[in-house]
Amino acid sequence: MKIRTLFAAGALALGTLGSFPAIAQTDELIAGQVTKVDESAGKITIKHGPLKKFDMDDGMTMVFRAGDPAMTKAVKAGDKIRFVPERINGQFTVTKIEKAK
Ligand SMILES: [Cu+2]
Repeated sequence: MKIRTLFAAGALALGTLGSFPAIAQTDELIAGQVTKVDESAGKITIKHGPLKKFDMDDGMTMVFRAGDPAMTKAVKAGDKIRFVPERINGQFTVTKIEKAK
């Protein structure tokens, strides 16, 4: 009981100190442009600028897995977008996507 309480307190302290930058980075929307959508494969090809969280210092065009199949219907080639890229099980995945205004 005592150990568990200490552990919980430690996790809480870590969370308080460490979570804000992590969340800010995770949720950061990256500007990009859709160059191709493969609905059947659930893939979206996106041209993006530098992506520091993946050590991509230069912009490039790359294929992302759509985190949600609905994403492949929401965007089309040529759309300017803002998106959140994550690496999930080693695969670059779009977890959020919206059209740029
Ligand atoms: Cu890239």
